[in-house]
Amino acid sequence: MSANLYDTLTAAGDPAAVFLEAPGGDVIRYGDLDAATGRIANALVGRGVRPGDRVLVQVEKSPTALLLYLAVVRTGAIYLPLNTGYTRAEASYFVEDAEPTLIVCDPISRADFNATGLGARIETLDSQGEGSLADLARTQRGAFATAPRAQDDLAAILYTSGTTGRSKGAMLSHRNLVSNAETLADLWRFTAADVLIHALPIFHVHGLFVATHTVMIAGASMLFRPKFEPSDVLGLMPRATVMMGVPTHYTRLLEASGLTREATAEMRLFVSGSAPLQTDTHRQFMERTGHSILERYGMTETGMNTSNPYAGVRLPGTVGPPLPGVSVRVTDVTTGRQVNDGEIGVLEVRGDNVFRGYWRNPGKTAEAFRTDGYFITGDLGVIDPRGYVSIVGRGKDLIISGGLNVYPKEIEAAIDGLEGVVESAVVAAPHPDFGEAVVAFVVPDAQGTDETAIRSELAGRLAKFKLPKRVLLIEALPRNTMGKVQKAELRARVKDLFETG
Ligand code: MLC
Ligand code: AMP
Repeated sequence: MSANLYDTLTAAGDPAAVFLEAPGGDVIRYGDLDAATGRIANALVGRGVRPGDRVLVQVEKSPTALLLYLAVVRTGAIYLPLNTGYTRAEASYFVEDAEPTLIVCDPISRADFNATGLGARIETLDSQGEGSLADLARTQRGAFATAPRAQDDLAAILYTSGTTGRSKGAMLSHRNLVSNAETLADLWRFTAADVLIHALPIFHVHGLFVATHTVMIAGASMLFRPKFEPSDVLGLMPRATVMMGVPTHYTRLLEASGLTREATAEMRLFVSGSAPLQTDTHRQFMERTGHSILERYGMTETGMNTSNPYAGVRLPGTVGPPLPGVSVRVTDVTTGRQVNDGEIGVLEVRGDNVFRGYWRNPGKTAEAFRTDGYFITGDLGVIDPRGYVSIVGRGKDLIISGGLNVYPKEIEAAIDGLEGVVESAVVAAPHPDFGEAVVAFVVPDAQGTDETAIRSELAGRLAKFKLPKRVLLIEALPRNTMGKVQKAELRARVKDLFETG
């Protein structure tokens, strides 16, 4: 039997039930899905897409963009979404590395992708779901035989930034995605009566898989929004039952006066993840609404690993016990040996959710796994006697800003290449809105430079979310006797840079 993810995702939906409602009120019903995705799948195949090929997609969020994802899965090809904020230089790396057969991009970036000159075909799709791909799909038949796939065949590649070197493509199989979807829908008690507020981007695990798959597997519905807007989301709550968001979404909701018990009375579940949720945010949300936010923990490479319980105690500051079918252990940072319960170490995970390795990178794949199959997350954690996991830090040098990952090394390399710069060090500073903000310390040379010059130079090279919110000039970077930059000292200097309260 075929293990194509599409078949599992669409098995439960009542044909008459709403799958997705767009902002204007237009709906796509479960019964429309086969023909709508079938037309796009036929268009893709007509453009040369075959099972195992990569289809690289950098388009604004729209219902058609989501249908495109499902259509790619149906063809047996591998879906490769890119953050729409990536610059041309950033995007061209992914094209080179993934060698897609087809690129689907916004009409305005067609010329940029053409300039990469790597021979991939290009079709377009804009924020309204219009473009050459939509035009082509309209001419196609709706009937399409979903390509049979084996459990371990790849359904998607999602790139994660690397602590060293360039981004790595995490290879996710049909099994990975189905197993996580089934587990989460069950654990979080999704039913066909649920209505999810979907205001996350669909180029990451959270919005693309966690939110969309749990809805589909239960035959539930979603209110699909192009982006997160607190007043819009609040206005939807009387018609919704579940919301999934990053901590910034919750802190922004708390700033809205409309967040009350009454406004959230129809909601049964608020889920947070992708970055640490402050216990204070959890407490304030509880006070204002009576809802205890359910925090869970995951990664691009693994999908979701742990979750606070639906029915049991949701402990603020923890990410809950491992999901059913997922094993989590804690090992010593230096020896790799399992530590005793209650001791801090690196979190390692194993289960059907764990990815198949990094695309064309056997070296990095080997480094990321233990011989017994556990994946080394790079997150530091501890497991309490009840089995609840807490994330206490990161073994990897990583900043999470508004739920998006930024690797200091990448920003430092970009800054060090600028005129007037001797060297730089990039750290996270606590930020009331984004949780963590990117801050750069820069040592200028004799020629000199300043904050404005550095920020504007970087703007063309790096996606906006990676740009330092502040650039601070410094005479010399603090170093220890071994010559290593003392990032802890730099972090201490900026700990109050953005805090208002
Ligand atoms: C936008 N900006 C950011 C930013 N998002 N800067 C730092 N960090 C971010 N995350 C920039 C904008 O470009 C703008 O720059 C300025 O900050 C203010 O923008 P804004 O209007 O406040 O931003 P907005 O468009 O509202 O976006 C903020 C956000 C968004 C929090 C809604 O970033 C978001 O949707 N984040 C969720 C990301 C996500 O889905 N993560 C899941 C990854 S999966 P300027 O210069 O124009 O002023 C994963 C696994 C797991 O991690 O466990 O889930
Ligand atoms: P990504 O590589 O974008 O998938 O980001 C995954 C990283 O986000 C994890 O390795 C964690 O560091 C972090 N993360 C995800 N969920 C949580 C959470 N609930 N609490 C703390 N960190 C989290």
